[in-house]
Amino acid sequence: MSKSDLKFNSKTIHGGQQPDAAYGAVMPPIYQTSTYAQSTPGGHKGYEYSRSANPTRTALENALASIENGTYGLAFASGLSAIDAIIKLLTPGDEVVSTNDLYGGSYRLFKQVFEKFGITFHFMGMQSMDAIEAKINAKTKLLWIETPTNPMMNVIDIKAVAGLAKKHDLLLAVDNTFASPYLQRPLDLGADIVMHSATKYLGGHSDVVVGALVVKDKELADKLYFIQNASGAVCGPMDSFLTLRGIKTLHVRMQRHCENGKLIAEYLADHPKIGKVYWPGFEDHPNHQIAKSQMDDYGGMISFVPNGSSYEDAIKIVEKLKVFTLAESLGGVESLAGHPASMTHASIPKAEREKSGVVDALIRLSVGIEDASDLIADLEQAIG
Ligand code: P1T
Repeated sequence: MSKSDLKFNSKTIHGGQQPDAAYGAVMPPIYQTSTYAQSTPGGHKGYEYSRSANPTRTALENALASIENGTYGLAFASGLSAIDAIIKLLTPGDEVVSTNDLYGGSYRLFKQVFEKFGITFHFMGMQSMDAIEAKINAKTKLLWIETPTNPMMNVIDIKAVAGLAKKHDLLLAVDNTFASPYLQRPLDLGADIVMHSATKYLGGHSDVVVGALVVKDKELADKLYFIQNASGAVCGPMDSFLTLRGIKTLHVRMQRHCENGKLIAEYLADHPKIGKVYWPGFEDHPNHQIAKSQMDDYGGMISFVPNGSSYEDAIKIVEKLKVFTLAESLGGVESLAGHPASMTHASIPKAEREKSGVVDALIRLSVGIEDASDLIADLEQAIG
């Protein structure tokens, strides 16, 4: 049986992995080296300088390619540096159509770094394929989606957007951070590039900042590798090791994230002091049918607005939480709470973020894998 035939829960452990050639180490050693001895110029054993390649990073990149059903994986110093490499495929004058509900740092990179190099970004809701198609013109080169979106939990139909990308000969990149490949595999649905902030569910333990890209096409992989090596934002050996270790338990962690997420979403939806709750598992979530068809479960990310709907109402709750930690980030074993308007999405102008629903009272939860009853008791005391 070939390792590429394994089921997902086995691929997280074995995908792209083999014992280390030197002593059979089951986990790859942390090759903490910048350079490699050469017998004659160019005479090396496959590695010459660790910006270009490092064996521990290769082990991670092979695992990434395997769990996303891709062929080539690339590991970066952060999620944003992985996105940066994608945008560097473009040239001045090119245009990108992007979801308007996305991580604030992605928006900031697009608007404040790349627009000044002559790339134009159009931000829009991505539920209507007709509306997306109306934005596409001869200069459009890339469609950028996050699904589920950060933080409004909208779900975008990857297959339908991939159809548009093929029709107009555009690249489709999908930020799969919120779902993880346990829940959805965008390359199988027609995306060209899948991107991760591996800082989140892939790493899973809030101990690294890492980014990832996975593609199927060799020519695209070569272009991205060229940019990665030329720009240099690579994942270091220690972080590669930790992320690989995290991936090995992705499936068991995700199962619990999903179970706890459902319990907490339902608890919040029934709470008399809570208004709107955003979680794609609800049957009345506007994109529930798409979520049901392209995801295997609904995940542990939830956003909600307390009654009263003011900035102060939200702050009072997040300050009182004790088991949930008020912090940026998500996807780790521990539960985190965030206030997008002042934290993760503060770099999006208020008028712009409110268009996609990121109001001042919005609270975002990354539900961890603790005992759900402790998490619910914590929310109960904080909401009051
Ligand atoms: O933080 P970094 O590894 O560079 O990844 C950026 C990033 C990209 N895409 C999505 C969907 C993300 O959520 C992030 C990072 N997000 C947070 C830090 C956060 O708390 O939302």
